[in-house]
Order: sequence, then C-alpha cells, then structure tokens
Amino acid sequence: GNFRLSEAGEVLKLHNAVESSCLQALMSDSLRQFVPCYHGLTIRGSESYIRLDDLLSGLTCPVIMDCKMGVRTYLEEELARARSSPCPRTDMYQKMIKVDPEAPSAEEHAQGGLTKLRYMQWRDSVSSTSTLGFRIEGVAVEDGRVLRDFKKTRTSAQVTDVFLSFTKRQANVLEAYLSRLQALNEALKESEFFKTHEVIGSSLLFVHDRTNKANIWMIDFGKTTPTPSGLHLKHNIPWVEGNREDGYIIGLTNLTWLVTEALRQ
Ligand code: 4IP
Ligand code: MN
Repeated sequence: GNFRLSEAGEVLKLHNAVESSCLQALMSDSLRQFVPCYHGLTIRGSESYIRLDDLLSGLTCPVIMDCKMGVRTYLEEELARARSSPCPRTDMYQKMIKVDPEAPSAEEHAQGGLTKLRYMQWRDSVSSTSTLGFRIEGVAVEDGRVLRDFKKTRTSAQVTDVFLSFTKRQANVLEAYLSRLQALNEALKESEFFKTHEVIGSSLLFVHDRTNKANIWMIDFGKTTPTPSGLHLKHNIPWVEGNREDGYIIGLTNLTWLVTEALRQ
C-alpha cells in the first residue's frame, strides 16, 4: 500500500510517528535481528518517509507470505470510539458484502454502512485471527502475482494447505521457517520492547526464493503502542477489554505448530 521503492536497496514507507518510534526502539532490542534495519526519515517532495532495508534485495524470484499476528487487529481505543461517536462507513459495508453479502444485519443493510470496529471484529472472526491468533493476509508468488483471497481462511487445515502450496512442500524451506520461528520465540522472551508494547496489526513476513534461502521478518508497527508505565504484557493470555493483551504468542505458538504439521504431511 504505502510503500515505495528507493534507489539503494532500501524501501521507503510513508512516515507514521508510532511506527518510527517502534523501529527506533527495536534497533537496540533483542528483536533487532528480526526487524528490517531502520535508517531514519527522509523527505521526498512534500512527504516524509521511513527508510528501511529492502528485505527482498539479493533474492531471485522471491515468494512472500504476510501473516498478521494477534487475536485482534484493532486497538482498544477503537471500542471507545465506536461507543462515543459511532460513525458508519460505507466503504466498510462494501468490503464486508464483497466477502459475504449475508454478513451485515438488517439495520446495517438499511443504512449501507458499518463502524470500523464492527468490520474489524467481523474480519477477525471469519479469518483465523480470533481462534488461532494470526491470519494469512496475502501471498506473492514467483511471477509477482499477489494472492489476497484469504479472508475466510480460518481453520488450521485451511491454513496448513496455504503453507503447503506457498512452500511447494519443500521440506528444507519449511524447516528453515520452523527454526526461525523458534529463534523468534526465544528473542521475544528476552525482549524489553515486547514486554512493554501492545503489538496490534503487525505482521510476520515469510520470504524464500529459488535458492531456498528462507527468512521471517517482523514488519508493520503502525498500531504497536507502548503500555502505560509499569505494565508488562504476557502476550499468551486471552484479551479482555482493558488488559491490552494482543495474543501475539498464542499466534506464534499456533504458527509454529502448523508449520510442524505441514512438515509431517
Ligand atoms: C483494513 O481492512 C485493515 O484492517 C487496515 O489495517 C486498517 O488500517 C484499515 O482501516 C482496514 O480497512 P482490510 O485489511 O480488510 O482491508 P492494517 O493497516 O493493519 O492492514 P488501520 O488504519 O487500522 O491501520 P482504515 O480505517 O484505514 O480503512
Ligand atoms: Mn500489514
């Protein structure tokens, strides 16, 4: 979406203060090796951009999968907003009926709109987000085609099928992903950043190429917010409103389990 390629093995992403402060903090955290290197801001025309290492540079015909992590993809403030000033959006309604014309209520059909919260909660529940703690957002295949038809990919069997076709069942690729997931799990245990941030809407980017080099990166921190001072999140317990938990580790554990399953099939 808001990406744009720059000249020298870097990617420019439209500046967002929440994201750049996360990236800044991550550069001196145990998670550093899982995050694209951040080089500060730059200005092009009238816009400010975040400079990141291009994760695809040096790869031949990369294949990419984006998994959005967590048991919810909206911030707690979205709940407050929907209560205090509910604002039905026609674009949310249009996106919902494109996936499932039956999903809106009679009232929502009548007004032809729904709140962002309602849309996001529905998206989380029809995908694997609510149950598995992550969902597949998209896959880009060798020839550059991008597949985005995963909105109703919800069960563990459906997710495993996507892993199998994404990796073409190559055991060495699946094994490389598995060990990277395990290393990430260890780094998260050590991470000061992870303890003190609610990680919402962030993705793990799976990338491998023809030479079977395989890697996983943490990306997208536009909704990753510091906890009120002193609060340490566990990331592996259910979310209830007010506890700020994101279920990131629930998702990582299930992801690891399903990659292991894919290896067995
Ligand atoms: C999108 O829904 C994603 O949830 C976006 O989150 C979100 O942006 C969009 O909200 C919402 O419409 P689909 O993926 O179903 O299209 P992300 O950026 O994490 O992918 P926010 O602003 O929440 O980051 P709007 O309000 O931008 O439309
Ligand atoms: Mn994203």
